[in-house]
Amino acid sequence: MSKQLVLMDCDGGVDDYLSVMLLMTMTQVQPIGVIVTPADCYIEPAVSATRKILDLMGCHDVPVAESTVRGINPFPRLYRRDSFIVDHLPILNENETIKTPKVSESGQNFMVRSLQQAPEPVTLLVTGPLTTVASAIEISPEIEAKIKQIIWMGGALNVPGNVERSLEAGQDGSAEWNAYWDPIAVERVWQTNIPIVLCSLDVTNNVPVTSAFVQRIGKQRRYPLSDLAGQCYALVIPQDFYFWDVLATAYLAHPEFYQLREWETVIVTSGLSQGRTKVEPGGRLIKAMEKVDTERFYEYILQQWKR
Ligand SMILES: [Ca+2]
Repeated sequence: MSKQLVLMDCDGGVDDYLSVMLLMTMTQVQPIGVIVTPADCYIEPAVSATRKILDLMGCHDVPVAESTVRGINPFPRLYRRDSFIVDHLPILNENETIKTPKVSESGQNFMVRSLQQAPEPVTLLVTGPLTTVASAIEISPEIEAKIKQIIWMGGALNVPGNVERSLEAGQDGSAEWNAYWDPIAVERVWQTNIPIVLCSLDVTNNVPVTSAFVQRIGKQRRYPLSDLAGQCYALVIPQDFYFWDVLATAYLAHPEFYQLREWETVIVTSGLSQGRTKVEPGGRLIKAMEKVDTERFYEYILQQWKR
């Protein structure tokens, strides 16, 4: 059986690095590139850290591209600074130079070219805002036919969002951050006919990063990937942290862990609810992860990072 082609578009947060780490361990997929969108990060350390992680895993043939799109509502600096910390972790700095190539074209142009050149439709795994995808579709609308599906960590359907009112003055708390960064881009992607599978807060709220989990990964820290993952989770454990991006990523290898459900949805693009992914009859049909077998998920990632 041929492997599923996957193009990843992440945004340089802690769980984006861990998602790259999980994706590269999967035997079921063939990653054709990793794009970093400048959202939940500062872009230079985020691109650097992503390339160093690919080096650590011996995946030097997977190119990394830097998207140059811009969002509307920036992520908080407190989140974005994690990109500097991860880029400076000792385990990622044993070598003088980085082997994994950074392509010279922008991430959005790289997405267009990769899809045009792919021998078959490609799955897009998007663990940040949809701006790079929307931009690529604007550049070259015919690539829509080369996108098999979009797995997107984003949105909040029947639960509150995670854009806190205290941080973002005037917002009503209904938006999820990846959608809030650029609601216009979400709506643009919603206008296509590409199958969309959402890993929204509805499901991720049930899969927290717990001290018990971090201690489990600590017990296997003699494996470099577990050591790195444990350090990353220790960095974010003071926040209310969930397996957002990693949960979306694991779906590629083990869809049977998940139950999906269809919803009709619209995107709110302005005002106090901007970025809300709202369930509304007659709206755009998507599938969303409804439930996940949490224990099998935890076991799976612990197993994959035992290397
Ligand atoms: Ca992310």
